[in-house]
Amino acid sequence: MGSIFETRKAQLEKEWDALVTRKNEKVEPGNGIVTRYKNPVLTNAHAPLLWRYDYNPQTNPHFMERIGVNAAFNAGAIEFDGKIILMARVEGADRKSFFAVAESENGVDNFKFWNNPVVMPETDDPDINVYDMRLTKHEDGWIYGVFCTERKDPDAPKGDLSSATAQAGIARTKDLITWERLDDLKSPSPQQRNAVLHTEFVDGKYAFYTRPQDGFIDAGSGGGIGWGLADDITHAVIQKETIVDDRAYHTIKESKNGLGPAPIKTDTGWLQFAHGVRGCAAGLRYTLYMFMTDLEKPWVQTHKPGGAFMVPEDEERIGDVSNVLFTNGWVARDNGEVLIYFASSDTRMHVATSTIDLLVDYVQNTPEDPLRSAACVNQRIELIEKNLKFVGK
Ligand code: M1P
Repeated sequence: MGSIFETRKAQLEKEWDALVTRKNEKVEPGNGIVTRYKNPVLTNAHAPLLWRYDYNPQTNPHFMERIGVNAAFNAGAIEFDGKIILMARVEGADRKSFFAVAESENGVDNFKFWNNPVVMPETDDPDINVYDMRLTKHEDGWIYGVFCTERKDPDAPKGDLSSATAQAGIARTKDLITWERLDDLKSPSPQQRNAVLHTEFVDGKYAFYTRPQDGFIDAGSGGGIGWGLADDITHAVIQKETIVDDRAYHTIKESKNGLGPAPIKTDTGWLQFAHGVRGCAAGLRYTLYMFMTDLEKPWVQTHKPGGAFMVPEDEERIGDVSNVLFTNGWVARDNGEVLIYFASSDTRMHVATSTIDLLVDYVQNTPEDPLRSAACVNQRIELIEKNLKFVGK
């Protein structure tokens, strides 16, 4: 019989290996727009054992976990060197998040983390927590990571250890390993989360989607997905934010909303993917929705399908922050396929697949939210009446 160290190490390595080589399966028939997959693509258990265990039998005879990993979620995504890359938000047992790259050949299973987490340089004002990176392949040739950098609110009253300020951190890379940290985004908003860099220059400037917000959690008088231009990406300053997609009473984005990944360019407009938040007795409920903006004016909406595109289902409903779907990554492949990455309940990452054609059809042919129950009934009756002609009743 081997030592506890050897026995436990072998057992854990076997389980980890089975997890990261497990095949995923489509959940069919789905709704015809998007196909979910059975297994999450990343969880805390995907974190390599070398990140968590002390492999020295002298100092760790019980092969005990030394630095735990609590969750892997809210990942940016990109196709890079023919592989699908997730830039995951990995949260340690100590609640601090960091970024780590996981790679897969097909984008639906067998995601494995690279050997080391990302070493993200700090600014003169060190981040306390960093999370939710959006990756943008910009036409200037760099890959940008725009993420939330959180620090303790310097104006919080003594004893308030929760108030924080969120700002958009910006870094760039060519290889996803070495990062150049740039100045944090400056904007008119006191708080800034869910900022996303647009892929193309607009009027020769760098264009950002923003989320102006008064407080760390509450949108206050702010909220809505904003838009602003910056002359210089190394010291990005937005003077004026305009609202691309506002929040609205009695909708899925009543409390707040925020853009997900950088939009996908299609022949008829920019496909935009976002999260909307509403309050309920169980707390905040986060769902995902889409809209389209004009090709020449990406800040102008052209199509607004009503309601949610995806909501938490089954086990997705439960986790560290339950009732949450969140997205900050998707990949449009050359063959028209779209890999949609979303996290559930601030705990794990999932994939769903669709195509550009299907998503454009969804966005352009789903009726808008008519904002009143009676109008929703009329909308449905109109559909039923049209359908009756086809079913011969
Ligand atoms: O806990 C749910 C989400 O809350 C925040 O999103 P938002 O800025 O819209 O409130 C983020 O902290 C996000 O990471 C988290 O998933």
